[in-house]
Amino acid sequence: SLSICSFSTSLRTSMAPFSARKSANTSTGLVVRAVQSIETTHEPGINAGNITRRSAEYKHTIWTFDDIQSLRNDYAGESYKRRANKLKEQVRVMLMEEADQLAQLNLIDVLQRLGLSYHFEDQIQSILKPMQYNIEWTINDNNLYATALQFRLLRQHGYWIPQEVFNGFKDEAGKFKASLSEDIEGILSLYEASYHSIEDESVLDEARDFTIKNLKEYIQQQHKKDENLAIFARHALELPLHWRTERLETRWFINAYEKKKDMNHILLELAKLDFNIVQSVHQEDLKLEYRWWRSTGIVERMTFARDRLVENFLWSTGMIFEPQFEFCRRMTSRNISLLTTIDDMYDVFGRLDELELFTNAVERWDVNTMDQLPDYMKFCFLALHNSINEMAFDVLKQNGFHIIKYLKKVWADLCKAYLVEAKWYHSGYTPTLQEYIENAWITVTAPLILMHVYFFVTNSITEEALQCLEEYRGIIRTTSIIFRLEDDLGTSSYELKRGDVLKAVQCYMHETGASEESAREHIKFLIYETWKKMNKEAYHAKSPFSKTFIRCAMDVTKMAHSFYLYGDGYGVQDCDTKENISAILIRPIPI
Ligand code: 0FV
Ligand code: MN
Ligand code: MN
Ligand code: MN
Ligand code: MN
Repeated sequence: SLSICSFSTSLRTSMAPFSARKSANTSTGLVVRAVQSIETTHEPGINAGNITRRSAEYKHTIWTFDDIQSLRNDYAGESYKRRANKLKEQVRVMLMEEADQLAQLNLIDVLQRLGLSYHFEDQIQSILKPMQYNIEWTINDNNLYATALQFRLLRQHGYWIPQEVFNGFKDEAGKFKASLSEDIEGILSLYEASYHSIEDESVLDEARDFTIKNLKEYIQQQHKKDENLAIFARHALELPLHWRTERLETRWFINAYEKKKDMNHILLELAKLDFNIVQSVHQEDLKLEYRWWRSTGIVERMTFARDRLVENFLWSTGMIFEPQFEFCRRMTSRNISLLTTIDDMYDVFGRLDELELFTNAVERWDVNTMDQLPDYMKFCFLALHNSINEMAFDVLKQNGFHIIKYLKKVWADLCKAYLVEAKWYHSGYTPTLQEYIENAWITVTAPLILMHVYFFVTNSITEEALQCLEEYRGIIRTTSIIFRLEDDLGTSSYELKRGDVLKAVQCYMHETGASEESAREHIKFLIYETWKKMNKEAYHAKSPFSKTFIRCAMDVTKMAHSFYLYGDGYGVQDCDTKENISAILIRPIPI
């Protein structure tokens, strides 16, 4: 209804004038000067009389520079690495000598969930590859658990296995047999498998509905319930495995695995050791990145923007955690820091006439355009320009690729799309959901992040991949749409309150007259449907991208599933994100 849009416009004009955040470390002379210079650079005539600026009133970071710099971690030492290498050798033998197929599959599943599978990629491939030709054994045994596990692992590794393998578990009426509800491990296994569907796979849609219903009933049971299994069922219902990033799952699963009756001590010890060793690498990366962030002075000068360096680093760690990808991890975190600052400028602080100038400056990528910008934007533009050119310089040094033209294009495209949203907001325009998404999957910034990631994780650049990136096709597009819809589910109620462009939920309500609740359901449905497209792009379509890149493309979105699970876990820093940061980046697992 129209009232949504008039609500947000009237709210904007009644907002309190811009005020610097109240806190000890921003009340320095520097800040006061910065703020004053912003207020005095308004050229008379341009929007004169309207110097009201909004503020999102984001809270200060809870992770201070000094806290992070003082992190110490024993696990960087050689003795732990030696012990881990010994254990790795034992696991390799275990994996290759296991003769039973189901036991092999179980072991692969556990290794993945313990965050260890990256050490055994070759072995895992050599086990799964021949299995794609041997899919009948589990079905013949009438073993739902094993069939679904095999299905999930094969699809996850890019081997095609048809949905019809589940037909044997249906009754004459074509429904999943009611008696299956006794086999809750089988149900859980089928539930996780069902998220590997592509479009038009009705058996998997039915499997998902059927298993969700059964899992919900199971956790509500008072009696006959295995508490440990119920913990797994709750975790699965919260988010399916396929929608979780490895690093977050690992930390949860190590704890859960330890409590399992059939757990293996070697696997558990290796998982804990490896987690802590990798964490020690992440901590060094994080310290370096925080020094960069501080050196920019953005927090002091751009007081309206979010200061979320550690959250940004968690995001990039969720996207790519392996030690050797340090550069990709740090630069992705850096990009998120830069782009959230710029997002807040477009969403909250900037005036429309200023934003047009800034967009133009980024498009031209030219320091000569800076003279026209207000001071705070001069600062922001040069921070961006220099940071990105420096990244490009590092890539040129490392690989000989000249990439500035690609990077500046994605930053310009982002700013242009931000400007479209700003114009919509300032004119009170409400797009249709489709019109909104056509622009908003760019403003969610996954295309920009992934353009950079491509150069950080690839040793050889291909024309085909570049075209896909430049035209934002395939997985670039699907992952961005899911990310955008997730972001809107988590953040739009805050955004609406402070005054921002209407997001997917509100556009859909406006277009169809639906209630907020049913609009949210519709967005969730779209997320599920778009995941099917992404599964196809990722695993079953011809792709110009490496496995590593494809994983990054999916994982940047999987992080959104975690961050927005219970609201805006990014801006608001609620205890969920805080707990994740602490568990992934700060505290080693006690051994
Ligand atoms: C989006 O914020 C944002 F800052 C995110 C998702 C942080 C992490 C970013 C990446 C991994 C790229 P916000 O909800 O303000 O974004 P919009 O576009 O809705 O203003
Ligand atoms: Mn925003
Ligand atoms: Mn925005
Ligand atoms: Mn330049
Ligand atoms: Mn948002």
